[in-house]
Amino acid sequence: MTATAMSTIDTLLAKAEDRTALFGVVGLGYVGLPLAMELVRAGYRVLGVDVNPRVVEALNQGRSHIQDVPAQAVAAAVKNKTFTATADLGRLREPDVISISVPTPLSKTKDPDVSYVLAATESVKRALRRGQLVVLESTTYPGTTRELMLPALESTGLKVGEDFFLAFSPERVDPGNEKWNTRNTPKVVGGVTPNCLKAAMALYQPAIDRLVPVSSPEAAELVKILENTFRSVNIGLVNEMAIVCDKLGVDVWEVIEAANTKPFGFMKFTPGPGVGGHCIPLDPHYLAWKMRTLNYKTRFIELAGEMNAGMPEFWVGKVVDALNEQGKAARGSGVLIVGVAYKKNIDDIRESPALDVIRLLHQRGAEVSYHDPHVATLKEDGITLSSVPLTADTVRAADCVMIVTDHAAVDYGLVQQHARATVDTRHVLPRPGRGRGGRA
Ligand code: SAJ
Repeated sequence: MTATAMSTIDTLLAKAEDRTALFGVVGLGYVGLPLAMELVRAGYRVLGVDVNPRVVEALNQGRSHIQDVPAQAVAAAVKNKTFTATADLGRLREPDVISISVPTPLSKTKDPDVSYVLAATESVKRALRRGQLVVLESTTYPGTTRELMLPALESTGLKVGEDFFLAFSPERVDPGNEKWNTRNTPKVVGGVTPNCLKAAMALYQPAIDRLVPVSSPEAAELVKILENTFRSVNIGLVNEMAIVCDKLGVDVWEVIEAANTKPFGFMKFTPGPGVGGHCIPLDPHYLAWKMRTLNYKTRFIELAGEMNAGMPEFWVGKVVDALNEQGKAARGSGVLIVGVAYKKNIDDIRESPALDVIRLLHQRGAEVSYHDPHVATLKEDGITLSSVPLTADTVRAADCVMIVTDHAAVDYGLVQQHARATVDTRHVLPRPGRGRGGRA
């Protein structure tokens, strides 16, 4: 049977079956590059597309800028011509499949910034041809695929579900996670039409251990938002418990550890200095924004966001109290922050609560220094600092030491031994008579 005789969908399914489909991946960051390598491993040829020429050049030279992707994997794929990168968006007519993983940040007013998605859609639209499957993977509000991408792509005159296919499949990449990766993390897929779902499932199947079909792109978009809103709300709850316990003179960590002995119906979250990263502080606001356009206020989301955003202020208040106990004002006192990354054992400072803590301490006139084994310099939000060595001298020189990120590669015993005062937002300092951080 010739290709023309086969329906468009059958041609695509056949190309999945024999891996002759050329897979395009737009956005070669912490989501796109691992996906590209898994697709190569599954036997596809992959065309990586990124607007950053330096990223493209480095990849084509066999180098990797993503911690979870070894350079040798890139080099081998480039060498055997199963992967090539380009900044030429006009080449998007070549791939049979186009997976889009571009940033979806928030604007300063906490509104969704879908400009990267719109730009990628525009590029795909200009290159769109019969037979292509387009999949959006970036976390976004429910409706983005159908309301923003579909009209743009159908404006070419091609019909979704017949001439081209469109789906949403949320990325679930957790950078640095040793156990869960692109291949073994179940992948949710929602198609605009049944044929769109069928095509997306067939083309991802060789690279992903488990696919989870849902009935629409909106359902798939909401799955990711629910996952991360669930975390934000529960983190907000334990942060409120931290404030409650502080006012009652109860150890919130002891309460959480004991509650966590319940073998059912409880899931442990831990209080902290606030919520950072590129997912949890942002994703819930995508849904809140969408629901505001429908005159509905997502109260849990907004409250959790306020609760979490208020934690830097709460903990800086504890630093001020610790200085007061030494008869010192915040102004002119030296505060050493230990850990500025948004979570432990990584170097990512995006939305890190440490940035808010430093800003609040500066506002109070404190002299702030920091030590972070993973972050050599901090140049963000008008802050320009370099990590200082953690020694008995630097600890003793501070009027207060504040633990903000609980990196494993820090000697907390040294801090405990030499610090004049400590504020431990992560409960990692050794406690008298108990193990590190009072943890059993
Ligand atoms: N945090 C707390 N208390 C907690 C858990 C986290 O204060 O109990 C703080 C962290 O310190 C950090 C922020 O919240 O500042 C976010 O932490 P996170 O563990 O949620 O880590 P992220 O932002 O890297 O979230 C990612 C998400 N992955 C994807 O979106 C694909 C999230 O869905 C994952 O559950 C999470 O990784 C994970 O479990 O590692």
